[in-house]
Amino acid sequence: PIALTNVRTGLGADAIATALIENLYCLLGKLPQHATRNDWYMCLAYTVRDRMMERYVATLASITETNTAAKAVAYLSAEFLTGPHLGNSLVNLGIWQAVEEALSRVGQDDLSSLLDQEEEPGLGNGGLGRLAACYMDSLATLNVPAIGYGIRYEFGIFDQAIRDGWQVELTDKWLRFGNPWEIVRSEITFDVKLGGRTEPYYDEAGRYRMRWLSEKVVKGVAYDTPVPGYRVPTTNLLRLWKAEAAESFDFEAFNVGDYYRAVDEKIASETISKVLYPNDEPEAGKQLRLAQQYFFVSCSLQDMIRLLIMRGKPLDEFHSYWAAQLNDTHPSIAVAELMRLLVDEHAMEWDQAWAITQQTCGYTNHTLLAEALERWPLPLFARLLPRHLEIIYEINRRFLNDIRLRYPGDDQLLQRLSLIDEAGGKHMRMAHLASVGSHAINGVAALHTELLKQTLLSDFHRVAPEKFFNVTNGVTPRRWIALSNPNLSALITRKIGDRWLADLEHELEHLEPLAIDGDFQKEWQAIKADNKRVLAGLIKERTGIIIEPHSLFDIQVKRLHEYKRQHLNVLYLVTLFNKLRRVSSAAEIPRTVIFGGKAAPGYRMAKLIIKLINSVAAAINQDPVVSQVLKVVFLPDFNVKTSHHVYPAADLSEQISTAGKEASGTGNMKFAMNGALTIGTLDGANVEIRDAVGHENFFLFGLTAAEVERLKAEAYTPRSIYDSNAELREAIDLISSGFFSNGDRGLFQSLVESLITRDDYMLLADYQAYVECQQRVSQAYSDQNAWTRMSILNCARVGRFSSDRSIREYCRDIWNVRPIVPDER
Ligand code: 26M
Repeated sequence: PIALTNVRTGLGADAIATALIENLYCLLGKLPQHATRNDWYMCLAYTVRDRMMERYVATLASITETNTAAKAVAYLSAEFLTGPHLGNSLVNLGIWQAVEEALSRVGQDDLSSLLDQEEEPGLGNGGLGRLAACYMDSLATLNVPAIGYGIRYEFGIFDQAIRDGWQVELTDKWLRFGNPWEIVRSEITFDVKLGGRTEPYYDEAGRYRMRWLSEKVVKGVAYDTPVPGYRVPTTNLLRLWKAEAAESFDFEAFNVGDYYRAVDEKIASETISKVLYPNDEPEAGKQLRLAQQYFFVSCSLQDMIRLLIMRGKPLDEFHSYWAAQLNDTHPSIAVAELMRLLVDEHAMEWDQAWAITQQTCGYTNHTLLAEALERWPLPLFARLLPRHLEIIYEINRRFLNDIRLRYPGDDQLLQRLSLIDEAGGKHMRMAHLASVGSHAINGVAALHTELLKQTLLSDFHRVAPEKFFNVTNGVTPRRWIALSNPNLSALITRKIGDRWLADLEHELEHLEPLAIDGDFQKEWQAIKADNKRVLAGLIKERTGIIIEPHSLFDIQVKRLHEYKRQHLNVLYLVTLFNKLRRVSSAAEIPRTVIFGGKAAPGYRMAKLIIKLINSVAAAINQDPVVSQVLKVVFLPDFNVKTSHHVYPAADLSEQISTAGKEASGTGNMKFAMNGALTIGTLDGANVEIRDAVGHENFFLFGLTAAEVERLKAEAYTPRSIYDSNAELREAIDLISSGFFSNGDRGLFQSLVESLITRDDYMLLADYQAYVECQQRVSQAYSDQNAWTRMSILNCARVGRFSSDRSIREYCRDIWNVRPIVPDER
């Protein structure tokens, strides 16, 4: 090991203070008196990164060195929604106080303003991308060697602004001021072919083989970001690929004299990693998206092979050294690409390559929604990946042959299982490719896994039940408690010691006896009140709306989706508005209802729901009587950074999706960990959260998933509910009347129409139960001591929703990997 000087590694305030000044000078070329806030942020970030390098290098060595025999995890994901790195690194390295002290010695005593300076990498849409980031944190914390492989998007998820109540999308220029957390590995690059055709040939041994004569080649360059575990020796990495024009590209030979066309080609290559797509746009597949997926998967698998060879291991042991997890179907082309690399590029026999591929890959499903299933039109697929199409045909032929032998005469079964959907224009079914090519398939919550087995993948469950697992999602308590709720963390540590952050499942429950301790309740309430004041300040700053910190903070933050039913929440608000205008509002518990979340740019109904929320909010907030007891806020640009202030301030967490539609949810866990009570349906992980916290500490309402299905099958008629429920009709009619839209009766017509005529997500069926449940919430909140007891119990009992528990289950059930004990390095 290199003897690094103390200024690069020292964890004390002295060493850090010296390092800050030195980095400011050497890396940014500034003296303290001329440094801007961003300069201080940058030199602090470099100073912190320096302190991760020794562990990062050692961990990487455990994946590359010949004599170590550990299996590593490759988490393949098109999204990693890490959020800002600085604060999280300080928590995990245990240097928060030392850094505060060092900063004050160099005349900077506002760490929080430097934390605020960081542009968060928004390289994900929502739940799926954030889950990948939580899992990276837990893998490192559990000392499991892992690489997160993905795409280094130049533009992440758009920034959201609200103008006149509508969502406006702004480009996310997160790299504008540079990214101090990444290290470009210019030497780690791979060529990725695209398009063209295939051709058979005979190799030197006289074997019949195929080669791929591509139309073009792009180059992937690795950018590494260290991922430090929580106070452990392991520092893993995120390896994100940036697309560049291939060096092998011969400008002159390709386009003689046409310099500008050659530059155009270069730009086209770089487009591949340019922008993150919404994963939830109800719209047909785009070629660039498939190119993105193939691009990062190919680079990643080539890198995994390179690392295996570096370790001196033979290719036929690939699966003994790598567990590759497919985060949804976005990386599912890995199944065909690994086959191509093994068979075409490394001359392996098909059967052996197939065994390796299946043993290596695991597939996590994150949604049952039919419109969300990835299907590529065959012509598009063939144009971009002609060799993979052949390989997939061969996988399919062998798979269906096997099924035919086991289930003779069942042609329907063959059609349903086929990797190719033959109905109405042929399509590639990516979930089928992932399922056939993996040894393990998992859902993300108990209910979701059951539904997966009964519906979407029922035929796969029938033919290969041993492949199915449940791994209920989890979230990292380091970011979601320690970093975002420091005062609560300090209180918990004072009462139960400091082991809980590394062992939430077993330690957090020691809080339980304190739930009835009057003094503890007071402290708990004081911290919640503080957090609510902070959020109130942020809301005033961002929206100008002044909210009452003593009111019940009722919060729904998540992507906008009809199935998530933000508009059910709105129907309740309009109902309350009508009621409060009629009778004296004095008896009502004061509430502040807060919404946040982005809509996919092409999802019209989701955008209209944002407009509706803002329109209803405006009417309520300006009503002199109603606004005494009710305020409604749409907090713009909900992202990881903002969310740090949101979960800790919540009294009530809205988890009100149509039962059976939300695969798991993870916000539900973040809220509960921070002492919010949940109002929710029996959907996703809500079911397990309710069981964990106790049914009496959870506000349940609504149809079950089975009831939803039954009602749908029996011809559900939302209009009859509208006709028979006067309060509901009054609410809907007020929206139709133009009351919230300056008399424009047309504005919300499509929304109202869809509710009354189709109501795909059963809002009307659950409306009355929801309204009544909210009344129980208000009653419960009026007894502050009882509420606080429930709040403490919610926190104390959700230790199982730590992503550490989830990752332990993946390691045991799916990956068969073990932690590296520190001594082994
Ligand atoms: C696509 C088109 C139209 C409507 C919806 C979609 C769509 C919905 C969900 C596309 C993809 C979707 O899933 C991706 C995703 O982010 N799923 C989320 O994954 C989280 C982590 O497992 C879960 O907690 C969420 O419940 C799940 O929605």
